[in-house]
Amino acid sequence: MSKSALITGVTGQDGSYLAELLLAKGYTVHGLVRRSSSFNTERIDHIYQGPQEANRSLVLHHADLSDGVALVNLLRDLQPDEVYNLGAQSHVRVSFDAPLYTGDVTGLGALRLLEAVRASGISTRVYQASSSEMFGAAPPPQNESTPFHPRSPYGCAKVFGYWSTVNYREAYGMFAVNGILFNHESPRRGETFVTRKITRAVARIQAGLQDRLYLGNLDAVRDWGYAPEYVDAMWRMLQRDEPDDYVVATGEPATVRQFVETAFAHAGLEWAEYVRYDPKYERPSEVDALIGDASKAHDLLGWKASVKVEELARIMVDADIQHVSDQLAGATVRIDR
Ligand code: NAP
Ligand code: F7E
Repeated sequence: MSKSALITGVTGQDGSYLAELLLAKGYTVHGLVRRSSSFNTERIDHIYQGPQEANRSLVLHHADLSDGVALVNLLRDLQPDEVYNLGAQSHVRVSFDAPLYTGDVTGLGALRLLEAVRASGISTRVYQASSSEMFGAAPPPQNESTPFHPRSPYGCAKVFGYWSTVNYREAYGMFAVNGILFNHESPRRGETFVTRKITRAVARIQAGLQDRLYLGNLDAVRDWGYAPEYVDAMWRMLQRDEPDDYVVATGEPATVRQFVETAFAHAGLEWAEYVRYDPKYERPSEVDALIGDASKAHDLLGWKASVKVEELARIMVDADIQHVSDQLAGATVRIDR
């Protein structure tokens, strides 16, 4: 019998890569999709299987992390072997504008899912997408023992999700794990996160479609990895004999300024000619430096990042240049751009 998994956030960056990974392993993948007035499945269109297809291995279901009853019904009906909770309002800056909504979906949503697993009486392994944003102001390097000091409503909501996951493990013996993932990016990264904002601007500037890139704090330090490698770490956590929590990171720091320099240089552009400061992109409280220590994931999961920040920037710039070129040629844009 092949395994089955439910992914919340299947339409997001990580959800799309995880769905590909699990399908390649022979899983039946169920994806939770929230209702939108426009199509929101672009990242998974290339693996989409229509309702009329026989023996589907990817099945999409409408539900929402704010609707606990829908989650119970879905879990009771599907009884998946594994649940990956990747759904979230995941933008840190936006979480200052919509703090209650972020708390509801990103924080309480995790608890609703755990409680739905318990209420439906099924035996399933649960992955919670925890985040390095929980460390916030705690000085680097950060590992599984570093105390949390979140600096945004998003970070606070993720801390709630983290401890809810630990609590359901301790209280009910649930196989529930936290992956504490540091920033990870790809050509499928949302266009308003800083890496993709930069690489998309590089491609558009090179094509003559844009002449300025407005950014906020260039001094922030992040530990940027490659998303397809990070979803593999998620899967590995759920294959262990015992549930536990793991940091997933490259261990290599870079400033936003360094990412800008690498991305522009790769396209043969001088960044200082195009980049301008706009305080609009500053946060009320910033996370200055996140650098992960993923020794535990390396030792126990056999996981290690191979793509580091400079290669990541080049992968993303190349993909965005191809994307712009396809758009200008009127071609259908491929998802693996
Ligand atoms: P993402 O691209 O922003 O995807 C978020 C997903 O959540 C999307 O599928 C989105 O649906 C869905 N979603 C939003 N609100 C929802 C709701 N009310 N009900 C159900 N689904 C909802 O995020 P990502 O980068 O793939 O990250 C995946 C998870 O890992 C998130 O929980 C994020 O917070 C966490 N995380 C990310 C990173 C990172 O660097 N990428 C690091 C640590 C942790 P739509 O497509 O309709 O918007
Ligand atoms: O910002 C600075 C900004 O929005 C990175 C999410 O996936 O990773 C992500 O959160 C840094 C910050 O990601 C702009 O101030 C400068 O210091 O790309 P970001 P994030 O806030 O680190 C964590 C691990 C998650 O869990 C989150 O879900 O870049 N920055 N100028 C800017 N950031 C943005 N977005 N836009 C700018 O113009």
